[in-house]
Amino acid sequence: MKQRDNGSVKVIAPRQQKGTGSRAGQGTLRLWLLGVCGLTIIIGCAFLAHRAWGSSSRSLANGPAKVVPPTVASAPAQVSMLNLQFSPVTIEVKKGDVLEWKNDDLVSHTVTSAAFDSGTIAPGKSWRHTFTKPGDFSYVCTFHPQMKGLVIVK
Ligand SMILES: [Cu+2]
Repeated sequence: MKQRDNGSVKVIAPRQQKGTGSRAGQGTLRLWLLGVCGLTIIIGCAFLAHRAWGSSSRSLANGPAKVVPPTVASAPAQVSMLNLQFSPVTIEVKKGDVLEWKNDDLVSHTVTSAAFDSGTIAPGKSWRHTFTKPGDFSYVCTFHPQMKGLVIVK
């Protein structure tokens, strides 16, 4: 399309000055050249920006990759406290595991047994305990004695 337009401009051209055509033709050609130049600059910038972004993101990805340790392994098993219930009610862990109780309720709770006692856990707070001995540990919330749970340590 563009080449054909250019061709038609050239066809008109010989009547007036060399090659560039009438004033109207010159104007159109200038606009057209301006458009092409603008487009070239925009595409060029986009291309350079893309390359720069690509290389910088690549170097960013390469940089910290050497140092970042796996964080998933350290996340403890979790028991939620919600609607005056422990969830799950019964949970099984391995000897040496850390268990975390998270108070997702609007009131305070405790995690209390003969072997451990969290004290008051305010709403939004959590408490962790490491189980070093195998056995079954039943526990309650001292504020709500109907709230019961069981930890089985293998
Ligand atoms: Cu409670």
